Amino acid sequence: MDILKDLQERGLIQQMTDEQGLEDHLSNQTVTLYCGFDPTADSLHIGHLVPALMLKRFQRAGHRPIALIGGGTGMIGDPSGRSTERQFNDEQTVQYFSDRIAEQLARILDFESKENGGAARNNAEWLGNMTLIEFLRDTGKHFGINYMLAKDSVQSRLENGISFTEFTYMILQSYDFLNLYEKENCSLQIGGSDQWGNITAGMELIRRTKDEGEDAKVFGLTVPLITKADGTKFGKTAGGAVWLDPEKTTPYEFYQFWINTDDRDVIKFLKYFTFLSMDEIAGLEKELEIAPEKRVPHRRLAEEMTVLVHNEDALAQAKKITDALFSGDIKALNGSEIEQGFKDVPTVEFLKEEKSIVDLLVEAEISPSKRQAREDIKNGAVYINGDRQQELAYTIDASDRIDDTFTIIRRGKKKYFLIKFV
Ligand code: 545
Repeated sequence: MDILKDLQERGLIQQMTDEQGLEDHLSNQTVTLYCGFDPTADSLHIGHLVPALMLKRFQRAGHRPIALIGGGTGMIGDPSGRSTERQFNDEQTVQYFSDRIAEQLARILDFESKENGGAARNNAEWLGNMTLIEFLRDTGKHFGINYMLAKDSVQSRLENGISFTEFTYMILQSYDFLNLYEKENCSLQIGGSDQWGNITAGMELIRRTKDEGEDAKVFGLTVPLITKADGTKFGKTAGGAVWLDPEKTTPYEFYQFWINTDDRDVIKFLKYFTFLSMDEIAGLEKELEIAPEKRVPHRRLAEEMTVLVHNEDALAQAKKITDALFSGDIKALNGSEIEQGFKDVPTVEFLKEEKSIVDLLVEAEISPSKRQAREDIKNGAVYINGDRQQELAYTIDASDRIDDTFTIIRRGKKKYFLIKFV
């Protein structure tokens, strides 16, 4: 399979250096490539998926990916794509973030198999022990100030200001490329389009320092920024970023995010994020044209992504929650599914004691007064775990507790409340 052709068809290539050269280079041999991730948070989010999956695409095509964790560069901070100086994280935090990110990348990529299993590296390994004198003599000397000033990452910061520390960042990333080129025979660096300046700076350093000079076989490739048809920022929901960590974004929320993709974006996202063939995606595009209300491509996208980032069980659970919420069959869910499905609804904690329905509605602030509570019940507007309850004297007890912990109250058509018994 021709990897570059596949990437091009999917719209996954923003920029690349020497297209013909790279094409030849990739067709002759197993190529080692890398992408770096600075530990600036405790989790990747879906915006980071495109470059991470890009490594996987190369791996599937027989090449060897290296996921580089920026344990060193994460102590400095990349100015690329940022309008203001970064706040430092302390070493412990960076270490903790590094471990989390490395775990996530290890689940997406295969670091196990011998052939082209790929590897995880951490640049703290070589940047952490370098002396200042060594850095300035061996590496800094090859960077002209004019060259550095011309980079977008610096240009865009001249007005707001940039510290010497962040100004120097591109040299560190360049050193990484050189180091991986020497030690791992790594000849291709990929990243988002914000990384173009850093990637080309690394190629430049390799050409200036190695005997091969201009003949050095090194390449760079960037993936596009993801845009949405409605012009809003990709990957954000009302609740913030969509994280890969299931503790931060539950698999159900993750699944729902993809299900809710705009019709105008869904085919593009199938190309960007999934490994479905272009033929299969074309088939899904047909289905979207014929019966858009069925949302077949959306469902397929959500399924593929949930299994890719989480697993089959998480997908089954997400679907079960979706179905139960749609049909109102709350009792089909267990405690953990209730927690996922009702994460964003108002939640009130009560002790595990019997309570009259009227008292509960008032104390949980579901109804504003006892009088209103009685009205609501009589009118048939109150549902307990999906069942309408019109008995004013009804008592909520252990039999209403799912997994002995949760009771779902619905008032009216779709106002849900979660009662947690502790
Ligand atoms: C460090 C050392 C290297 C090569 C690269 C780096 C990192 C690079 C950078 N990349 C971004 C990043 O975001 C935080 C991720 C973890 C929370 O800053 N200088 O580290 C993003 N990158 C993926 C894509 C990106 C980029 O990890 O390249 O464009 C986002 O899509 O912003 O030797």
